[in-house]
Amino acid sequence: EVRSVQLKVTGMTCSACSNSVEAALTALPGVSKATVSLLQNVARVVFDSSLVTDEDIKCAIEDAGFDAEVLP
Ligand code: 9UX
Repeated sequence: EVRSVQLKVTGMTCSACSNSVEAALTALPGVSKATVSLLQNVARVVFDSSLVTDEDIKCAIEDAGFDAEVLP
């Protein structure tokens, strides 16, 4: 099933930060689209829930060096 999720991302201070988060998310199997707003501190991710979970997405952002929380 294709789903989308938004996460609050903290710790990004420049556009290279948000680009690296976008790259980390896009590299995840099952992620078809990832956009990150540096100004809004939000990542929007479209993904196939049979391949990747919200938690995997959150962990990928944290592995890239930032904090993330799934938004309701
Ligand atoms: Mo530029 Mo963003 O050094 O950490 S990549 S501030």
